Amino acid sequence: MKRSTVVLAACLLAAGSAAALLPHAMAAAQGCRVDYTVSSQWQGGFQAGVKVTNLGDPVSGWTLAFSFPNTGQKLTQGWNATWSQSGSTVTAASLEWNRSLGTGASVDLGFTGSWSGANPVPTAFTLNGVACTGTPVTTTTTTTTTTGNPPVGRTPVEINGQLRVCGVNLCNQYNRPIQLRGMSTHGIQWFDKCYNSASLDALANDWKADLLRIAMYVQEQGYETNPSGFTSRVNSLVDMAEARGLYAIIDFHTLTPGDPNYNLDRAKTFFSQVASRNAAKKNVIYEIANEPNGVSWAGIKSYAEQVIPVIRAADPDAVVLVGTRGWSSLGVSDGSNESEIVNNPVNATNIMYTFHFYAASHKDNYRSTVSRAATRLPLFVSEFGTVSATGGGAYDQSSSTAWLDLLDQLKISYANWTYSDADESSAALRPGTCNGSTYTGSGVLTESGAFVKNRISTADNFPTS
Ligand code: IDC
Repeated sequence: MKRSTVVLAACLLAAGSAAALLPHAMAAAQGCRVDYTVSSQWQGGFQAGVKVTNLGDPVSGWTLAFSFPNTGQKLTQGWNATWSQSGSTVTAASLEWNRSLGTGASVDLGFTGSWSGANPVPTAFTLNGVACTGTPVTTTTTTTTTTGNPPVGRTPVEINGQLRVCGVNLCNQYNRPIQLRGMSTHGIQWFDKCYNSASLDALANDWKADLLRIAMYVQEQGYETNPSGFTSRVNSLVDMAEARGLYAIIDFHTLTPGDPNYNLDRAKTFFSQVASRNAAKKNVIYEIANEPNGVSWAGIKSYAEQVIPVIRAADPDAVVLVGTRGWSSLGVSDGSNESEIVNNPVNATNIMYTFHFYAASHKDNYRSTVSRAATRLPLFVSEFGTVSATGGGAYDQSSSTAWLDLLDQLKISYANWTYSDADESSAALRPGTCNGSTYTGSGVLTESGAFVKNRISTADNFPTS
């Protein structure tokens, strides 16, 4: 997709210049820069990113305004601000979490719109009523397709954009519930060679997956042995997913020990780095603890309430997944259930709770918990297997089918353990596959892999308005 970008050069504004000339004047310096990018355009519709940079003194509340040059241009839906349109004037007002904008700080906004006749880019912007003037330095034109709908072949991330939690659902940029379906890596400390251009191309194009979960173990020769190496490998996998239009879950794969507080300092360091590095991306979801076990809900909640603010400080708008008690069973594997979360939720917004299952081990009582919990809590199945909880044993087709039918019906997103060639029945690829260069077709698939691919590769149903 070609992108059209108009960069409006920096402007130090009248008030700021006057203050410079008159040193006794105490007027706050004002200035701003707007980068306006049409990221995609189709017949009748388009999507634009609007990056606003404050070049003046810090502000603690802002309103961006601009005019559509053509009367046929209309705002449909915006994000990361309160958007409205009156006549040709569009305004975007700050939200609670992004209202403070320090000197040099930027905020990424965006919207979808409709157009008829022509779709010229706006060239005059104001921030808090002060003009951001400037000359466009680059302008290219997007390819316009002739269908009345968003272009076919757009990727999951292009269609859905920045995700957010809405009620108990995961919503896309149109505030409509969606379900993402995809695969989890195995531990990247062991199966790194399985994640390369060819395998990720196959996941995006042959599997038609929406999602890659990047399982970064913390123990078992994982992150704790080489924090900077694992951090950079995770970042490169995020980029490889992004390049293919896939969402990426950054999974802090705690498992043994099961109390995530054991890794609290590591989690803070890791998430502050990955969240600041990936803040501008739309495809990242953070999973802060894979499977808490041997720890109370109160302990998990306390951990979450210390790690989530670290992520929010760097990447305020991303969805965060919180593991649940009893190996992310909503407490069921510990003899509890979802009520402990409903009665004492994590004090944070834009989060979902994870539920994991292994179809041969976890059946009707777990399914009835999920059905009931899904009416009260935003749930995300960030890991499941078609086999037993050991990751091995027989593949259970009937329980796996019952599970995925339920998740489809509830629009609960899922990732399957594992997109790897591990010598265990949960792996989707036959042993030895990752020594070769072919990842497409049925020849490389295990029984579980064939089943899961068949489920994942059916057409997505992503609403676009
Ligand atoms: C398993 C792997 C296996 C590895 C083991 C220990 O499949 O190769 O030896 O971990 O690290 C989970 C965990 C996930 C487990 C998986 C299967 O999140 O790490 O992977 N499982 O046992 N929860 C339930 C099952």
